[in-house]
Formats: sequence, C-alpha cells, structure tokens
Amino acid sequence: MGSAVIDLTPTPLKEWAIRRFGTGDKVVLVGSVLVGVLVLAALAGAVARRRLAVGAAILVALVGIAVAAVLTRAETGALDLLPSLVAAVTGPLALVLLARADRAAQEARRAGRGEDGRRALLLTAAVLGALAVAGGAAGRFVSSLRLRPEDVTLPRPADPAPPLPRGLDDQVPGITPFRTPTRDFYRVDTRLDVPVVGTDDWTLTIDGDVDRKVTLSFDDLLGMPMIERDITLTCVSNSVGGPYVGAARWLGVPLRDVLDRAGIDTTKADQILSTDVDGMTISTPLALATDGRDAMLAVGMNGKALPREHGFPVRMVIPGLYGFISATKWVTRLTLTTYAAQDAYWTERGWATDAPIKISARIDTPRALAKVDAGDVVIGGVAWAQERGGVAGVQVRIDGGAWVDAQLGPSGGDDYWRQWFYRWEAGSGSHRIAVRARSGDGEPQTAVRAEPFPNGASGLHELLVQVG
Ligand SMILES: Nc1nc2c(c(=O)[nH]1)N[C@H]1C(S)=C(S)[C@@H](COP(=O)(O)O)O[C@H]1N2
Ligand SMILES: [Mo]
Repeated sequence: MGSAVIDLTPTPLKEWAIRRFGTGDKVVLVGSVLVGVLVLAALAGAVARRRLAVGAAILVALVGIAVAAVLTRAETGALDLLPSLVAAVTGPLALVLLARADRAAQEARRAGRGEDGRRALLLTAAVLGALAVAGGAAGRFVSSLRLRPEDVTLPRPADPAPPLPRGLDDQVPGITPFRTPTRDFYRVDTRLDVPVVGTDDWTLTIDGDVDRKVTLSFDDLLGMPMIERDITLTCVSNSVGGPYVGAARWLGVPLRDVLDRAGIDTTKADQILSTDVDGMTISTPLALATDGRDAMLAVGMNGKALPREHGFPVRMVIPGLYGFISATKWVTRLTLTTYAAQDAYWTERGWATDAPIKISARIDTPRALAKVDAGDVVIGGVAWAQERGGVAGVQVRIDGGAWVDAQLGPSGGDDYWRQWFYRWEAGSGSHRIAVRARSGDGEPQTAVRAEPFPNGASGLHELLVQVG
C-alpha cells in the first residue's frame, strides 16, 4: 500500500517530503496511510449506524484499494492477496458486531439502562481491538520463525582480506571510524519495512542471455569459494560532505563465478538486471561488473551474516559503482539483458545507468559552524576514490589560501576510504575550511558542483568554524 502511495505521489511532493523528513520519511508515509485508513474506517462506522450495508461497502471498497495496490506491485503472488481477503471478511464482520452492540446500546438507553448498554459496546470494541493486536503479533511471530542471520554459520574465505590496519580513530577525536560498525552503517532503499527472507526458501536464479538458466540455493552459494574484501559503499544520493557512505568488510562469492555457472553471452547482454525479493530492479553495466574488480554476491558483513537491513541473506557488492547500480540487497535474480530491452527501477526515474563513484573528501571534525578554541585544532575526515587507485593525497585550504597537504591514515586497500587529518594553528575569528582529495591514478577531485541527480554529487566540502 505504502509503495503504491509512493509511486502515485508526484515527484516534487516526494522530494519535498524527503528533504523535510529525511530518513523519517517512511514513518511519516506509513503514519499518513494509517491515519487515512482510520479516518475512512471511522467514516464507514458513522455511516453504518444509519445504513449498515453502506458502511460495510465502504470497508470492502477500502480493501479493494489495498488489493489494487498489491496487484500493481511486481512479482506479487496469490498469497500476497491473503491479508486483504482476510481484511475483507474480518473488517465487515467487526463492523456488524459493533453495529449490533451499538444498536443494543441505543435500545438499552431508551429502556433506561444506558450504563449497561455502553459497557457492552465498549467491551465489544475492546475485544475486537485486542483480537486485532493479537493477530498482528501472531503475524510477526510467524515471520520471525524464518531462519535468522544469527543462525547462519559463515564459511571461511578462500581468499581472505589482510588485517585492516589500525585507523586514526583514537588519535583524531571526532573522526569517522576506519571501519563503520554495522549498526551505524547507512541504509538506503525503497523498502518501507525490512523484508524477512529465510535462507531455506531463498534462491538465486541467473537467466536471460545465458547458456543455461541456473538456480542456486543458499547452501549452493555457501559451498562456493569465498573472497573477503574491505570496500567502501557510497550512495549516489549522498551530497558532498553527506552521511550516505560506509566502509565494511564483506564476505561473498565472486560475481564472475556465479555468472560462469550459467555461461554469459557477452555478445548480446550489456547489463545485469538484478531483482530483489519484491521485484525491485537494479541495473549494472555488465562490462564493469566483470572487468576484474571484486564484484561479489555477499553473505557476510564485518564478520557476521548480513543483517536484514543490509540485504540478508544475499546482496551484491561491487566496488567503485554507486549502490543504486550495484548493491542489490535481498537479491533473488540476475538477468543478463540489454539496456535497450529492459529498464531498472531508477533508470525509469531518469537516473544514470553508468555511475562510477566520484572522488570525494569529507570533513568530519570540526563540525560545520562549530565553536573551537584558538590554538592547536585538528581537522580530520575521510576521503574515497574507489577503483581509481584509492586516495593518494588529501589537501586542506583555510580561508581560500593555498592548498596544504593533510596527513593520511593507513590504507585499507584501493576500494576503501582513507582517513586524513591536518594540524591547524587556528587564530580567533570565523574561518572557512575546504578539503579535496586526489586518487592513486592521478585524478584530482573536481571543484565543479553537481547535485546527486543523475549520476552523483561533486564539488568540494567546505565549512565555516568559529574560533574564539
Ligand atoms: N533491494 C534493494 N537493494 C538496494 C536498494 C534498494 O532500494 N532495494 N538501494 C540501493 C542503494 S541506492 C544503495 S546506496 C545501497 C545501500 O546499501 P545499504 O542500505 O546496505 O547501505 O543499497 C542498494 N541496494
Ligand atoms: Mo544509493
């Protein structure tokens, strides 16, 4: 229902809501849908006091909207209609019971026993309410019986990552940790809730322009040799200096090995169209995904099975490409096809199909508009340049002066971000700090500003601090 509302909402309104509510947008959306349903249900109740059939018809019409919403979703089966059908029976039934109790209450009032009638009506409402709550809880309980991330034993990588060096976490207060703790890892997806997928009923199908269609179970995947890599994921929606970037250690099967099982026809296909458990699609340029970079079907994140929020049981991770064209969570299908033949979710919405992550540096400390004491101030942050030889240098500029070299933290590999810091003798007053990075293959970060749409933000992170 919520997803259908999202689709029907005009883009400007949607963008306003995202700007206004940020990651709270989903709470607002679900809340508005709930309030809307409550208001309409109350209307049905008020009408039902006069004409029960009309009230019930309003409820059934509401259910009809829900059914329509379900049917507009890709890859929904007959089973997905079950909740609506149950509502189509239980809703009017509850209404009939309430209307009957209401009528009895009115008769009791006329007979001078108003108190009894009201009590009976309240009791009916309370029992129905309790049943609804119990039904919801039972539903949650049943879905929690699915196999959980905690129950998965991950295999050892055939090709492990070297130990991650100690970062600057302890040396530079306020700097982003060298490895993002899983619970702090940013989350960006179109989902309103987190899909609950069990490993027992999960499969991955590779089809389209392949020699043979292949379907793998979770155990099949776990049986394949795994690689372990430190990779920094970045969202195309991240603005310069923004929070939608995180670095983790991923464990997974090389994408290439999985594709090879099906045998890909590179003379035809130019994109991998990956589909998630709900039918949401993400497109990845085939040439980039198979150019030797560490593209993988990941099952582990920071030493544990993927959490549900980050794609349990299996997601794609491809270094160097923004998440919206590479990092499909809850992935169930890889279809080898062409951009001409099929459009993915964000392609339909005008976003780019080829979107390498742009070189970027971020100032973590001091914060924008922070008040700091004059004297020795440590400026610090992170920078990333995945699939471009990593970050080779970071420079800082104070008040539009000359660019000066910052010191780099240790390297976690070319696909991983790098911490940096600069010791600054700060005089009192208001100062402007800017930062820029340079990649290992010699490309400087551009100062040309661009919005995230359609292929990622660019420009320099620059902020003001008050030294006093
Ligand atoms: N199934 C699915 N996978 C998805 C998305 C999505 O909406 N649905 N969003 C993508 C985007 S835009 C990004 S940036 C990354 C974010 O991954 P994370 O939430 O684990 O940080 O997931 C990608 N994978
Ligand atoms: Mo993203």
